[in-house]
Amino acid sequence: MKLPLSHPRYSSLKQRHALVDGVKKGITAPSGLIAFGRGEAFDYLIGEKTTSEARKAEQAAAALLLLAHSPVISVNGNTAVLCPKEIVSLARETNSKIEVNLFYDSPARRKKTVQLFKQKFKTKILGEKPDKKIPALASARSHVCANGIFSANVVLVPLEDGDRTQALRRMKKKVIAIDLNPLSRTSQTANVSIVDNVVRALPNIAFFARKLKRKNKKQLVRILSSFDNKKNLKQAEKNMRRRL
Ligand code: PTJ
Repeated sequence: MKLPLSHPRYSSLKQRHALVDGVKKGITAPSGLIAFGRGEAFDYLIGEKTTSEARKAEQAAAALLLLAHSPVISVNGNTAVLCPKEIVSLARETNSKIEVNLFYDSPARRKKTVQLFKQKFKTKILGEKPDKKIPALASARSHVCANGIFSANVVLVPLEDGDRTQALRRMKKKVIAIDLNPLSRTSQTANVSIVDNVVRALPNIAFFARKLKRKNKKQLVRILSSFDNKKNLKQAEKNMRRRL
């Protein structure tokens, strides 16, 4: 179906269609559609725009990725079809690895997702054959690569499901979350919580990374330490309540 560009909800409809197509291709999990619907409701409450709190968190995320010695961007079935190009450019901008990591894991879905990135962007991507396990994590998200998420010191997790963020924090890793729900366990547990739609958040982080690359380490540390995640998250929640 061709979407009219003039439709007021064009962007949201385009994202829905990409996800439906992703399910047909066996990349997106059927539950990914439900997860997206929840995200859309929160996005509506922030006016479907990047808020000033999200922008602050995106800048802090860029600083953290640039300071990291082994950053990894985790990819699931939703992000793979919603914003593959943006994932690749952020990875290039911040020297991050990309790793496929699925909640509804299967070798076939992993393979298809890896192929999507390899064929479309000729990029290296981990996750097809995980060889390590995140300790004390019951879900299939525990299956990771030794030279990827397992040994990373910073992990960017868009659209997560709580448990893994806590498990990664227990492993002393820094976690950047992109989650439209400020109340989710993921948002509440991450070091940097970005309450924004992943399709806006990733290009914004890449924009800040390009800008901040000119700064030295001390300046990046200053940007990061002046960011208060708890306070920022509380403000994001307050703003949503005000709009109700
Ligand atoms: O591909 P898989 O197998 O790894 O599965 C991926 C999903 C998303 C199905 C899985 O991780 C899941 O079930 O996630 P949850 O527990 O539903 O959590 C998803 C969170 O992401 C929710 O808090 C949503 O509000 C939020 N969310 C949904 N769409 C977006 C979003 N946040 C940012 N941008 C979005 N587009």
